[in-house]
Amino acid sequence: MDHPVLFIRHEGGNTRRVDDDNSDGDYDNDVDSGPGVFSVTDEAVELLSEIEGDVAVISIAGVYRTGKSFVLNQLAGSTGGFDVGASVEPCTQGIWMWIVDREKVEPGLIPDNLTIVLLDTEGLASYTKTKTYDIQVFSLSLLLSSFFVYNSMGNIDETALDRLSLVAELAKFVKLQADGEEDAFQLQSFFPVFMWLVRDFSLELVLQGETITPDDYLEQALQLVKGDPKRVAGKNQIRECIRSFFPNRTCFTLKRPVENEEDLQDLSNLSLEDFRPEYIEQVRILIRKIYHGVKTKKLFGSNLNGAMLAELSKNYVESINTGGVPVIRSAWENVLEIECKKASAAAERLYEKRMKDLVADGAILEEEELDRSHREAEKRAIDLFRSKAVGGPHTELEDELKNAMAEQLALMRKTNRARSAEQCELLLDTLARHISDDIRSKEITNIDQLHEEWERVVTDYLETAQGPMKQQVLFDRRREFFSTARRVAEGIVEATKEAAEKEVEAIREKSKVDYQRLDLVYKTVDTEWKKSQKENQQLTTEIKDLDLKIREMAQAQAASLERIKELQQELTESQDTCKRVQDERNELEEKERRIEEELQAKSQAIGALEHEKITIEGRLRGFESKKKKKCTIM
Ligand SMILES: Nc1nc2c(ncn2[C@@H]2O[C@H](COP(=O)(O)OP(=O)(O)OP(=O)(O)O)[C@@H](O)[C@H]2O)c(=O)[nH]1
Ligand SMILES: [Mg+2]
Repeated sequence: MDHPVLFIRHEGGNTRRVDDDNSDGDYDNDVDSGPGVFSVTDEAVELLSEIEGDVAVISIAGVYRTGKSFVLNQLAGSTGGFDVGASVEPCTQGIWMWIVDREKVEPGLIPDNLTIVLLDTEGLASYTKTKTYDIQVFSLSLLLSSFFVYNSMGNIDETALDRLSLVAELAKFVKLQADGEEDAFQLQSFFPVFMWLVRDFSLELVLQGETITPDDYLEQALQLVKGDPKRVAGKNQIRECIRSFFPNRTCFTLKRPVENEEDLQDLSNLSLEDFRPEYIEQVRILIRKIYHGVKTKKLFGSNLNGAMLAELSKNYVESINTGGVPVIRSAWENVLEIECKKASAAAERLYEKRMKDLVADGAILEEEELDRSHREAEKRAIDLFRSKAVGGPHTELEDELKNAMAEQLALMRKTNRARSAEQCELLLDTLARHISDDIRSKEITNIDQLHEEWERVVTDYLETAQGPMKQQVLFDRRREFFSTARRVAEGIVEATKEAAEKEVEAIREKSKVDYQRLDLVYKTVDTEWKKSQKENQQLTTEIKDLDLKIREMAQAQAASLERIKELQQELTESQDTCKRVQDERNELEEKERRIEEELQAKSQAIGALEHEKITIEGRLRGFESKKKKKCTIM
């Protein structure tokens, strides 16, 4: 945050008319023009809410035009920042806020886990504002800070103390609880460390010849005044109030920053070397003292973070706006309530995120895993709630948080189950799809095979299926599957029966035709057989006849051969007479030639007959083999 922002604004009312002003800063001529309205700016709330961890608040208040904004800028490690006015006109209006950039201050001055918030308060006793307004602004600045710097010029004298008469009225403008009437002692534990910062201090810190510290100087100034009680009562009341409201108090003095009077008007634009060295050194010590002395803003023992500070401010402002005064306990209870609700919401968000992360990418959880994760996330959420929900125990809110988480769990369980069911059904469908096909294609033909295949599917399914609906889906689908399978099988059996009947009918028809064809063949074969029987008989007769003829011819041949022998004998006998009986011889030779021709003719006839016999025998054999074949076909 590189510049201050308006923190608490005031609009309308509670202003003093300038023409009624006596300009010396007392409140005698106040003309109350109505309460006006304070408001905490959204910008400040937003910035405060962004602060992580504890906050410490240093605020400054005091009479207007006394260099408050200027010194606060130095505290922030900057020459600019809060507006520093050069004229007599009041500059700072309302309460401004600046979150210190730790890089700009001396290293190690601000603890790592602490954020310092500076509050610059509108100057008191300005001629435009009423006393009521001043007390309201003063009390807001006090109540919101953990280190309060009261700034004044010169020294701590009666006039300076008188300027702080507001403190005497603080008890009327700040309450610990709505119906209580607390005294300063009851309120003191809620008030910040008090530092009286005396500017342009030019006195020597020596008392009765001894050097004293600024703190001694303050204590000395706060000593009760002796004298006529009536005359000193007012003075002492202020002193008593300061002492009782601020038991933890200190004082710091700063010399005039520059020698030259004119430079005072424009300190913000001077360079470092223009300042008095002793002033620079004092400021350095002041800064260290304040940062070392500032503590985390606490209420009722609890540290405040930025958001709580913003909420507390809103509560105090709201009380003032409604005509009351800031009530510390009520405001704190409201802060706690809001903080607890925020803590509860943060815890619920944490739970929700952890649970949703588990099922990111559509993951399906087993029921035990879901319950275990719930318990872990619930524990984390409760731990977060307890760490953030200050001022506990908040049993009721914690129960509400648990209920809210239980509702989320129930919703997640429902979604998880639905996802599991969907995934399991899809998986089972995919794994079992082939079974119906196998039944149709008759790869599965009986219930044992079906069970076997189903068990294989179940094994694969159980390896892959996820989530709480794994068994339920299997159970439902098993029943459904078997009834579907039975229906499919019944349909197939019916279809098979019909097909078989058709086939039987077709075979019957074909058999009928085949029978008729066979019958015809049988009859044909029978006729042929009978015919061949006849032919056989006829051929047998013919063979016998031929045999007889052959034998007759053989006899004739034998007779002829006998005759040849006789003739040859006759030839031999007549050889001696051959010459003589040439004619006889020629005749005889002629005879012999004729006989030989005859013999040759007969031999040829015998050969022809034998050939015929062989032919008939061949035919007979052919016929017999044919007859055998026909009998085989039948
Ligand atoms: N004499 C003197 N003047 C100072 C000192 N510091 C700042 N100034 C001057 O005082 C004037 C007012 O300074 P601011 O810081 O605006 O004073 P302020 O108290 O914030 O004033 P308001 O916001 O009007 O109440 C300016 O001209 C500064 O230069 C100081 O230590 N001594
Ligand atoms: Mg100012």
